Amino acid sequence: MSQTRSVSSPAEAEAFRDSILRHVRYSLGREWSQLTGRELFEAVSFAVRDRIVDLMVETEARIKENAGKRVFYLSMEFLMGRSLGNNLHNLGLWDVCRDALDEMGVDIEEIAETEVDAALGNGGLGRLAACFLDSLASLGLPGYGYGINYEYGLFRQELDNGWQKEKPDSWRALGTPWQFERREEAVVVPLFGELSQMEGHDGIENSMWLGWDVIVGVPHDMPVVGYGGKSVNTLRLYSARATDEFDMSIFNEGDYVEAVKQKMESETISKVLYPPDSDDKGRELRLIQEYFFTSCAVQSIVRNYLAEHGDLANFADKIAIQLNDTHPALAVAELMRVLMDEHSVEWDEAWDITRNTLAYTNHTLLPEALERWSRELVERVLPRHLQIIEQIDAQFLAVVEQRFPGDTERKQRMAIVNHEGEQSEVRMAHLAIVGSHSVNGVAELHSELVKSDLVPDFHELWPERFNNKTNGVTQRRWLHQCNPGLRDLINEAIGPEWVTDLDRLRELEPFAEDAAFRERFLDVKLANKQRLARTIAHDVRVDVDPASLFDVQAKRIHEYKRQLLLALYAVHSYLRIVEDGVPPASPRTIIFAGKAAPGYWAAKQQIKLINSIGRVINHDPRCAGLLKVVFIPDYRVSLAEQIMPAADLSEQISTAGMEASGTGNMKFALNGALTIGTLDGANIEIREEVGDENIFIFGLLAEDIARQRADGSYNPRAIYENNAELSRVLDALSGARFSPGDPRLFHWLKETLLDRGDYFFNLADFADYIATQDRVSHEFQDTENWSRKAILNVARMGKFSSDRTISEYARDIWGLLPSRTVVGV
Ligand code: 26V
Repeated sequence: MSQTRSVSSPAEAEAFRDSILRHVRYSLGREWSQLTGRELFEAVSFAVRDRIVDLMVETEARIKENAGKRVFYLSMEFLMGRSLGNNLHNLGLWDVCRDALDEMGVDIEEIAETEVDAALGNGGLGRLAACFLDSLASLGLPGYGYGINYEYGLFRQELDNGWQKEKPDSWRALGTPWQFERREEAVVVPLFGELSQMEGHDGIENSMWLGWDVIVGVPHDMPVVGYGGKSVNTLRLYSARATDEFDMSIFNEGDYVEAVKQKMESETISKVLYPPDSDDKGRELRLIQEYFFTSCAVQSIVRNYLAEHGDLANFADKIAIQLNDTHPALAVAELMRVLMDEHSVEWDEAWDITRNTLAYTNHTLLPEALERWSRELVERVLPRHLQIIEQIDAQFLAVVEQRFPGDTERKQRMAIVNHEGEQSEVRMAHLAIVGSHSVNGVAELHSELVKSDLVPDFHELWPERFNNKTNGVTQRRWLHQCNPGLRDLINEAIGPEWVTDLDRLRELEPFAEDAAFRERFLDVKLANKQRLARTIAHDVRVDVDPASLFDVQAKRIHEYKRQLLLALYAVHSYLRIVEDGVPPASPRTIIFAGKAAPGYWAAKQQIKLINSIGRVINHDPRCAGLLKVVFIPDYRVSLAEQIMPAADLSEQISTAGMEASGTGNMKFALNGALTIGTLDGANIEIREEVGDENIFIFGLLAEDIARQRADGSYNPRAIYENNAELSRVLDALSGARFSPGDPRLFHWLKETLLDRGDYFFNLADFADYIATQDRVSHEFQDTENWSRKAILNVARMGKFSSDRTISEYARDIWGLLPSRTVVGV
């Protein structure tokens, strides 16, 4: 296989080398001969950063001059991963840097791999935010991310005898070259205290929020380099600090230890990213985190707007704020507070500004993931905000009353503050919907279900407010950067325009019929599989065959995502081999990766189950060359960058109606994996694009499941009793076969599936899933046919670029034109 290796100009490489050496000496105070790998990473990053800073300053100047609308993306999570390689690729400097380092005897890949991932997110929602930032910058749009500068990102996952163990992720322990601390732009965030009624100078009774404590939010700006280096936007992450005054008042009372304790408590606010454990109630710190970053963002946006425009009259024409789920929904009350209490805007005008500025994206229908905070807690932490929320609620319920007179039940269903239960609660989704001009879901099916199932009353009241924005992923990281073999092959065939216009991949379609191209495509896939096999040998200590079918499920572990279904298939294949003497049509390597929330018992049991199954299968000589099952620990962005290019089969098998969109499904297909999946989330739209014959769809529809849930007709035990293959699998798993030494270990399996009703319909879909997997095995044997389909998958992924998604948000929600159109470039 001839791999193209472009070469940079010697002068450029030399200038780059000089810059690196200057940083080694003057930024790090080191000599070349003493340098550690980490220090070399820093020196290279500083050299890259110098270029970025110039572009960042230019971008901000251009935005000011255009005086157009700016968009602010508020998100509790930004799953950025590594920056060095991404910045080099987007700047077009990868080859220059590689050649410069080559000359110095250093391998750029090795340096890039020393960078610790910025794992400031849990999964899909956080990685989507990161892809959106890449697209905003690459489209030249003035978009800013706002979030929290967690000291500890998502936990590192280790395996201990097959059980998940969580380790802290102190990702900035050695500092990071990618943040600029801006102490002079710190904001003061008030909380606690109480309200008291005061008569103003106009004689009107007004409530004043008094006696609050304060936390200081210090921004740390991370550059976001757009592709081609034309725009560099920023991601602004806040660290929580105590104020000096705050410390001093207690200090002066003589209680030094108390002063230090309070300082530490203030700083815990940005300490750690919360994993999504189901019980969100009673977690005061999480509420304070949400308020902290939302307040920092709102205050910073208003302050900068006023500095530029002088008054707030046209605020909503120049500012759009997108709420990434309900985590920043307090922005509704905070923007009202800042406008009224700090800038004397009247209620009605403040309300117009707020509603016209804010828009809300929903990312899940799971009831346990919908945020509700106890009214008491909100009142204690944010008394002024609760007062504002209750006033919004009263006005809103008056609108409902006008439209549906006398419909008390409807008002109870729709109220922002729910007084029905044991304790009153604030429903954050209702607050977000009432305070926004747009509400969107993240795939067509999901957006329909938001309207019909999640908040039908709101849809009836304001149908025009609801819309869909199907998710996308950035092809810069998820193909151009992570899969250089395929990138070069595509470039050779159709040129590089797809990097900024993913629809251009369509031009690959004819190459699916070109035998020589198919062969090279398979060579690239094989090389990617060999690389992943080396990682597996290193991290899992299992040898896998790169020629086997790589069948991959990589995502958070959750019951609705049904890792269990693939585990059942693995056991089924095993029993076919060892009990029936029937090998699979294609040898297969089943690969799992993903983290379970630390408090999610069922998910952690599944990790143990998968590892136990793997231990038996991988050591059984009868399976040699036929079947392996591995669990790769510590799934994270940089591992995903190795996994996606190496997959043959992408498992997207959630219970229909439960996965809002999925974005891994898009990354796998973009890298030439075929999907086996249910008609759920964006899988439906992927099928529309690639065609029925190029995807393996199975299972019940969302409407079937909804109906069976409603009428109670689902009977998993009957399915178990009538399907011999299924009962054999479940019986094998509940004996000691996969749990030597502890035969009761997996008893929970039959309990959840048979006694407790199999809430996620695993057994309902089992037979169809097995039959579909058999088709997969047969089709994989025919490499010509398989590679043709894989190429067509790549060619038809154009829709799933986050560039398309962001252009739709810009056009439909933000009312924002690409700046290139504005300035006519
Ligand atoms: C939250 C929680 C909290 C309680 C325990 C269980 C649980 C499970 C899931 C979540 C999800 C939080 C929101 C989220 O990450 N949604 C994901 O957003 C992606 C980007 O839109 C989308 O592709 C995924 O389908 C969706 O699950």
